[in-house]
Amino acid sequence: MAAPHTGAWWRDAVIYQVYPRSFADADGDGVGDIAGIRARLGHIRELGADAVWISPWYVSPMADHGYDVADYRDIDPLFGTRADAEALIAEAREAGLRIVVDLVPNHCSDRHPWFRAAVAAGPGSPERELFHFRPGRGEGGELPPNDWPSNFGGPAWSRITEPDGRPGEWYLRMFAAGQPDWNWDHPAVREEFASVLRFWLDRGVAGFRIDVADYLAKAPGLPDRAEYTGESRDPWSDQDAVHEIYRGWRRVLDSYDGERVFVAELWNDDPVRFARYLRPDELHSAFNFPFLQARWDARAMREVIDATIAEHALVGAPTTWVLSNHDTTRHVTRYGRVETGYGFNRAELHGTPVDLELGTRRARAAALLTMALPGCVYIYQGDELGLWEVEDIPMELRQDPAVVGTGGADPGRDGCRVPIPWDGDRAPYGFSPPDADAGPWLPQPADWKAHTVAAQTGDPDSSLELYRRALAVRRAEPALGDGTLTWLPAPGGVLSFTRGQGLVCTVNLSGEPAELPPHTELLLTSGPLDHGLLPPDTTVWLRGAE
Ligand code: TEU
Repeated sequence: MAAPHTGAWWRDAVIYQVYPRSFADADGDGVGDIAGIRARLGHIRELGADAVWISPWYVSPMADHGYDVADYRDIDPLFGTRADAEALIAEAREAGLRIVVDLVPNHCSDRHPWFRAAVAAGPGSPERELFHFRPGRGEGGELPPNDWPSNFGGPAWSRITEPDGRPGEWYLRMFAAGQPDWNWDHPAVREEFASVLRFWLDRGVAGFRIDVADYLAKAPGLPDRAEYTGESRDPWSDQDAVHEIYRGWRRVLDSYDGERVFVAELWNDDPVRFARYLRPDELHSAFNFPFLQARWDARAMREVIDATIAEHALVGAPTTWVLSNHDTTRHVTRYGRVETGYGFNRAELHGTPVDLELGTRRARAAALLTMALPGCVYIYQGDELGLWEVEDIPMELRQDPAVVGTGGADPGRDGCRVPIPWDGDRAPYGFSPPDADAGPWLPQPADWKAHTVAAQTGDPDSSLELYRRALAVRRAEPALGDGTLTWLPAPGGVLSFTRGQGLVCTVNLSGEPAELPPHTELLLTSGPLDHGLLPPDTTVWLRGAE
């Protein structure tokens, strides 16, 4: 199938993820904010990104750090004001950066006025129909209405106290108790979100990252998982009805000038079902989590790359490559362990030995691999600094609801959300101003001095300079970005492919140094060569010989 939208920026953009809480704190309260992002936009521009995806900045009680939204049209005072957001969008545009905002349509916050009205209105009211309220099972309704589990541990239901003071109905919440799921069968919910899309499009955003994009529609009747026999894996996700929602959204987006993008967060390992979200009248792109989860192993990597390209080709959508985000263990740490795959097995792997030097070498090699593959690349703030997962945050300082919901069995995601080190030789490393009232909301490691943006700038061996050079080459080389890939013969454990007119990328995932393929020019390596050979865990970009 011919690729639709050939040449559209989102087919091969480099998109930098900002997690606002942890990026830069301008007002000194220990939490990042929009003024901080504005002050540090230069960093993202100099890195060479095309767009910035900003994790939720909306009004929120922060039960899940902003993924619990109480007002989709306004900014939380912790982060600033709507005027700050508008100023950021305008300044980014001037700097050549597009802003992609995070949309959380599966659930809101229990402080959202519509949810509060639903609780106040009582059972059977039209207000309750906007959510999934049900009586409990058991004699006194004391048991959850079905067997669905929350992503944060325990049942996916919370029981409310009715306005008359009695224990009452339960509401569905696939994540924290403070995140009630919307009822997407209700036309008012659909209208509201179309209006929210327009609200931000009118303010000049270039697109939306869609949180848990496969969860919106639920199996009719909310059947027990144990009884469920539908085509999708689970009754709470990947229902056929979700596609109609996205076709509607696409019409809204397409009614605006310019090329704008939807990127779906969906964890779905069935290639055909995954591709359905990316049909030409639905969403443009989705994160490639199977790649993020793959082991650092030549065969596993090649399989996932081939499968990715094949599944996206089914619908003509661009592939995307992502190594880390605000939910996953940072890849320096993952690749520094014996078990290099990622299957949300945080509890199992947390605290197991990590060889940071090895992880860093592989992370650098992986960065050059992702930037050479066809399609879009996502960079999570701090990837470019070679940051690792901070695993020794004391239990009492952890804030992720996944920790609380599982009684600490899940170590949670705080370790990848530690505030970014900008400069200086001790915490807060320029994250907050020197006269800040409060320390960073999560403690930063004592040994991040060499990892600040300032310390790495100008050091040719630093991760930051590697990222900057690689993105500059990627921008200058027409062969990189959108297009096709051709595998080259390579020894066992080595991956080698060409892009377009003779640009070669070779990754050595074996334990032995490897010969370089024939070439006329060495463009970039992720680490030094060894007597002309490519050492283990190293990637090279070459201009291939004819
Ligand atoms: O994540 C969705 C999701 O299913 C997982 O990544 C989730 O974080 C994990 O199962 C928890 O252990 C998205 C957001 O990226 C995440 O930050 C939010 O917490 C979640 O949705 C709820 O909005």
